[in-house]
Amino acid sequence: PVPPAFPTGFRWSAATAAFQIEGARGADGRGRSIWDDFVETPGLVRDGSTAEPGPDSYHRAADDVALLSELGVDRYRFSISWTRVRPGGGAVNPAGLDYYDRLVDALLEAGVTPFPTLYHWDLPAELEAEGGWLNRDTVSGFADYARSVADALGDRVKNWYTINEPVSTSLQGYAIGELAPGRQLLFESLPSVHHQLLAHGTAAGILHDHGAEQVGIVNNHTQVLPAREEDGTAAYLYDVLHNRVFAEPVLLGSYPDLAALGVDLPIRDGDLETIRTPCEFYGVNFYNPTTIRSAPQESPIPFEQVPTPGAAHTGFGALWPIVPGALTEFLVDAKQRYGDALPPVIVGENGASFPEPDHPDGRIDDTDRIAYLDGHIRAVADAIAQGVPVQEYTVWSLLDNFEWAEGFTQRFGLVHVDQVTSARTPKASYGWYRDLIAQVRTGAGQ
Ligand code: GCO
Repeated sequence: PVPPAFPTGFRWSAATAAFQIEGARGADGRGRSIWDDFVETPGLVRDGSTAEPGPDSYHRAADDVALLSELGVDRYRFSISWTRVRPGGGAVNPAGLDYYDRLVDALLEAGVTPFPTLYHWDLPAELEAEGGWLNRDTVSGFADYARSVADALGDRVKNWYTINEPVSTSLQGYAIGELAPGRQLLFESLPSVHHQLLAHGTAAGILHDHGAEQVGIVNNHTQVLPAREEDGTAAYLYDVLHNRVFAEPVLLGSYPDLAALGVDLPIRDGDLETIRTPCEFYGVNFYNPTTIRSAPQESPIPFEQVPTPGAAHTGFGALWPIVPGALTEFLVDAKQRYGDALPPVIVGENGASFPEPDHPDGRIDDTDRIAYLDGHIRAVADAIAQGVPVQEYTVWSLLDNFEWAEGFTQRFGLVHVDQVTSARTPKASYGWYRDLIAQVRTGAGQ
């Protein structure tokens, strides 16, 4: 089928994150992060894997750059490891910074624009011992880290993501403990929302002072659907907690009303102005819609997630339904809700895992992934046609990698990775994405 049309200048990207691809946890003075503690605690990661060796990109970055160059993407979204740059949250470790310095040069040389994320979940373990994102001091530690990265790379790197998916850190990391730091504080986790958003705004100011041209947060968003008519209130509360609590301080400078949740955030004078620091884009990670129904009365949280009726699902299971149109609807709703307060949107992640062999005996013909990506790329084109200013689309992920608590059991890559030998083998979806980018660029879309 003919690829959809996109405005001239629309950008195509692929993404990874430091802890998920780098391996080499002990190399060159890297410090420990909350994810080192998580993977070393028996029983927390499904297959017991520790993110090593995995893609081992710390030693194989040249392979990744070659794959990106051949793919023809405009930009590479990768993340920088706070614990390599400032082990323990302390002094700068030049050897750790050098890795990113070399990666940036290699990308530029290959004609791929580096688009790093400062924080993709790898908080220094020492800062977690002081309360982590529940502690306001973590924001100043993050500012020091942002400054050292901008000092080292800001001459060449002009585009930055600040914080990745604070919703996952707050709700899965601090509220229910599925992700690091594995705490189960329920609604008492919510100060971590405010501190991460404050870290975003603070870093945005620092990056702009260092000559950044494009800075933004990247939030995970979902379209929330009530399971039944009587689930409207539960769905509303879920939408507030998953979407609006993260979007509105950044876009509007105010939090939605949290009274119904009995929550008070540790906001000080000036914080909301910092969080609302004008940014050049708003990052949206999108995987699926979420169907919600009210939880039984005795439940400590007022909602629960259920499968979306009638939808096929990805390898992640019934709670990862495949509904591309939900992305269009989310984007159109956001434009309606926020109007001119919504800057250009960058889709910072979109992709899917499907069951695939660890050791294939030929090329992986991942037609399910191609269909998923094709559907969502068309959904973005539809949103643009309806007036949403989307500028860029990013596939999660370039490589099969360490999928957090799921270990190596979920493969999201355009490129298959043997997690023992680190060998990289492009899947059919890699060639498909390469051809799509080329066709859209030459105007073959319609
Ligand atoms: C993120 C991510 C990625 C995941 C992806 C698939 O930014 O949320 O969690 O790191 O690998 O979303 O779950």
